[in-house]
Amino acid sequence: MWNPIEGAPREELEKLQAKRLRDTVERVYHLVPFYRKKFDEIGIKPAHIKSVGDLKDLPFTTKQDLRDHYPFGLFTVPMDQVVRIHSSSGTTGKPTVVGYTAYDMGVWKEVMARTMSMMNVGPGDVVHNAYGYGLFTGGLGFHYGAEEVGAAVVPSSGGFTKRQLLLMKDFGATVLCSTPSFALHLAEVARDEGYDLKKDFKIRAGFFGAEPASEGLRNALRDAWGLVYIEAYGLSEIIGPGVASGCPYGNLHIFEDHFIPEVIDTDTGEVLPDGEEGELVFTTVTKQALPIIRYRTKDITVLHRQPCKCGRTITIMESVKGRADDMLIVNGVNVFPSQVEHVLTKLEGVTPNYVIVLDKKGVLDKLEVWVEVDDRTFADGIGALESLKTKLQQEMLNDLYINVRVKLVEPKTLERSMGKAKRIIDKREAEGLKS
Ligand code: DLL
Repeated sequence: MWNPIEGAPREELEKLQAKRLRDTVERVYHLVPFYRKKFDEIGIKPAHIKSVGDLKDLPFTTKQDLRDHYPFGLFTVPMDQVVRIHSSSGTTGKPTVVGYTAYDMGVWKEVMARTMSMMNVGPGDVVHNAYGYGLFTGGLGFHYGAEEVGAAVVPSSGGFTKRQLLLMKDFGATVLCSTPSFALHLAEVARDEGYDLKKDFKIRAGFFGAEPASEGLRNALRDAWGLVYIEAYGLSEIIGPGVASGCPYGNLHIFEDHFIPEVIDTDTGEVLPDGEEGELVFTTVTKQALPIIRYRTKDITVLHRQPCKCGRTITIMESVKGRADDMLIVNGVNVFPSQVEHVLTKLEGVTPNYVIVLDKKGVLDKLEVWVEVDDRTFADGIGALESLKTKLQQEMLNDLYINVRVKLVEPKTLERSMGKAKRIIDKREAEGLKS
């Protein structure tokens, strides 16, 4: 363990969280007019907040609040103390902007070092970092983490797939950091280029995150590269990657001495008990430039508080099922893209490359899944394809309770992404048809 706090008794951890939470609440109340106004409106003074249990009395913060105070309106420090600015792409409207002091950069390095040490990454390791560098937090977050543990970092960023493979082989990369979809793309291109993935590469661990990945996709990556799959979770508003990290036992541990998690009912805002599914909310308790109170992530998950075989006592979150705003409602039935992916990857003959196309036929929603078959099934001809298609449609109906039209497409015809994969085409939206 990089930091023994990860395995500390819960009382010790909660004492530390409570102290840090009180400091953070004081800080935002006195330094950010937005928080002071919100607290005053509901009659809360910093002195009311004594323990982690009191968190539930504080108001939520949303992405819209960050946008409304674009760019630096929620910062608690003058700009001469800000040493880094990142921002999320934001497909609509203004981007969300986040800032870090030198102290915040130290926290970020520390949580990323904790992530890397889940697989004892350190001196002698060559970390091939294919997360995008730039305003996106993935590239630089992993870069600092790998440096902090003393590994050699190859800052390759996204794109240039063939060159990346050359570097991975020639530099002897032992660790791969990328989105799961890009890691799959790397494996595909490597095979096409005639590499023997297990012989030519020495990747022992992969740190994959920034988007959901089904067990099927994870297994495809384990099989292709022969690596241990470590999940990375985070979001720019909280710090970037480094909010939670998977351990070798497959549990995703939240670094809750810095980021206190809650799960709430998306509609009522009520805090849900451990074990129940809802929206993940975080309060940062050590951030200086942009502390954030009860930030609604829109990520849907479940929390568990029990010690893990790896020795950690910090809270475990289940892998994110999807985002509240990515949930598709198809003729009244709720479906997450990850559930579709799960069904696809259960069957032989298909690859985890797919897109979901939503359309409307009359008043009814129509959901179509385009999925690439593998080379073998494609070569097997029309009979095999027809039976695979029928099987897939049946499985979708059994698992998701909706009629899905499956369209099998040739291998390597769907667009590949160099970062986060785009899985949904919503034609209802484009034509103003969305209900
Ligand atoms: O994606 C930070 C990151 C970079 C995490 C690299 C892990 C690895 P944002 O661009 O702000 O930050 O996007 C945050 O991505 O709210 C989730 O919806 C999604 N996300 C991140 N990690 C996972 C994951 C980075 N492991 C948003 N599983 C989050 C599923 C994830 N979704």
